[in-house]
Amino acid sequence: MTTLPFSKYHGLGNDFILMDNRASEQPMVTPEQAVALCDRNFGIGADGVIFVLPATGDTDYTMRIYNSDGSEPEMCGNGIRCLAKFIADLEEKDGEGRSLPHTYSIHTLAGTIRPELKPNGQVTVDMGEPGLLAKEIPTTLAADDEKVIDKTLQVAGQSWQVSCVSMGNPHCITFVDDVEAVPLAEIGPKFENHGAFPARINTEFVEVVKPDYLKMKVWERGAGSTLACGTGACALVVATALNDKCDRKVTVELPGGNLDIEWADSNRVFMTGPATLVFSGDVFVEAAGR
Ligand code: ZDP
Repeated sequence: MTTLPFSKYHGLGNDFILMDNRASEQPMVTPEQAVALCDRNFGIGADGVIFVLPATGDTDYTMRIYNSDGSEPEMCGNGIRCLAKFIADLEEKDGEGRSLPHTYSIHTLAGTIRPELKPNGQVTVDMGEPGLLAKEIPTTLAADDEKVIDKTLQVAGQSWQVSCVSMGNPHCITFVDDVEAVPLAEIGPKFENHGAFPARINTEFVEVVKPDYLKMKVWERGAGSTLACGTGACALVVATALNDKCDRKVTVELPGGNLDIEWADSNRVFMTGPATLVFSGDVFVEAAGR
């Protein structure tokens, strides 16, 4: 049994265990241990575990993340806001605090992502360019080099019109009249594990309230129903704009609060929202495989 220090952060209720992994190239817990740590009764409780690893190439740090089911996504929007705050807190403790605003460049499995800490406590993240081609999602809903916009998908005996966007990780977006009426726990897993999505999928159910205000609910790959999804909010604004249903600068209402998303003319997507430290402590980690 080992004892590991951690900090718990959340971005709009999408909560993560952050670990200072700057001393080694490999995550300090296994995917199995991450599952146990995320358990809300037997562990700390979280939607995922995020590690700050040493720099890769010319970035400042590397981020890796395990979902609460132990799978490893390429990117995590709310998570990278939390990671930026966590890094600032670690640097502060090391006597190397930065003046704000400050931008970090973070290596992820989805490329280099740049979160900027603002003086007002918000974090704006340059999330990079969306991937629109079927092979980038990946999905079989269109030919490899085609966009996946307004395609028909059969789920739970119903036809759904869906659009797909990659923000490094895969998202399927569908429009509904009332997000509150979506039976998320029942249909979410059927989207997630649908045969059209070989890497599984995150699914966003979107209600267009106004062209600059969208309301969403999400069923996340590997984490289920969560209160917010940063990559999902970015993906759904891109998908909604491509369906001519919204502007390119939009407020997205998630169950845990609001994010501001802008799909800039440069084709890059910018996400602004909060990241909050909840508590720090030491956790006992059982040996892997138990
Ligand atoms: O792609 C996946 O497997 C997601 N579950 C990763 C987590 C996404 C997240 N909710 C976000 O904010 O982008 C953390």
